Amino acid sequence: MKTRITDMLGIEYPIIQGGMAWVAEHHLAAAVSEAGGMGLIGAGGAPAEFVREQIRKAKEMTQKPFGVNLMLMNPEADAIAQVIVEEGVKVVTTGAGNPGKYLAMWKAAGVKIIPVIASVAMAKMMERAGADAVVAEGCESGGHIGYSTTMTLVPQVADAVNIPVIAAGGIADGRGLAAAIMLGADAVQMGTRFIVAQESIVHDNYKKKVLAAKDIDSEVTGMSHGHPVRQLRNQMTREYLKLEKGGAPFEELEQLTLGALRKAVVEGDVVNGTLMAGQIAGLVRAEQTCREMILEIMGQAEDLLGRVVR
Ligand code: TUI
Repeated sequence: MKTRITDMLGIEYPIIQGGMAWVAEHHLAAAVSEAGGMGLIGAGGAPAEFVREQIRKAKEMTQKPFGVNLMLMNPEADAIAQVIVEEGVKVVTTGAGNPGKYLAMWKAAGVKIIPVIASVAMAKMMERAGADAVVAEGCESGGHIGYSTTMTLVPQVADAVNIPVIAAGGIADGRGLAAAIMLGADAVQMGTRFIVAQESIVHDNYKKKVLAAKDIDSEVTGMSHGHPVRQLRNQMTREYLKLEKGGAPFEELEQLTLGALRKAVVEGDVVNGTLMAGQIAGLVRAEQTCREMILEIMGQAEDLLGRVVR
């Protein structure tokens, strides 16, 4: 399946792996790229030099292109933006903010720039600023989200911009990919399914929670403070939501989640940790290699689309 995104990124399949903080490290990114998709290293809140090491390790594992996701709330975002250029990374996605101040630098270095956006206005702003594509991420996604669903966001963004659109949020199989193409997307980005990949270093306890999750097992915390984060329900979300409903200040709630994603991913603390995952977790049923996942998804989607070539 060739699309504007497979052409632009030089990849075989229109499947991009989400740049998930802590989860998307070099093993996962290299495995997805090796399988013909686009792997991403998620910088999350990591220091710039750690991100540089991750990039170098991924280069040792694959000759194929891979990218880096810059989470814009990272205090070292400026330095990471520089590392991306210095290490010759070919693709950058950004999340949780406006990457405007880095665009000129990345463009000059020939990096393909793909901001993750959650609204039509932001998509148009990014196109005007010179982005090569956008990821339109619906609120079915895990992690930090916006307010529109994928079903409503993707076609509205596709109508509003001329650059390619990558659909994200609630997509984990070939039906989701086929649907995204029908909505006007040129590719999909998936996170939740790749959490449970064999090559993913995520703690087994976390993977088991994703594999066992049902459709209604995620919660959105932080809505009242304008920082909505989707994650699987556990003791931590129950406590958080109780405090949030009682009007607790943002600082107090933040204390509860400080380091909690690391706790879940690295230590396997599924009680107090943050188990970021999307609403599609209920569909994710098996730990497979990235190659098995991608080939299965492509088989389903091509079947459904009757081998449509855009
Ligand atoms: O960034 C994400 N998802 C994330 S980042 C993350 S790390 C984190 N950990 C704990 C608490 C909060 C974050 C986990 N998941 N997705 C991309 C995304 N970007 N979703 C929504 C946005 C977004 C939001 C506002 C993009 C632009 C934006 O614009 C704000 C502005 O400056 O206008």
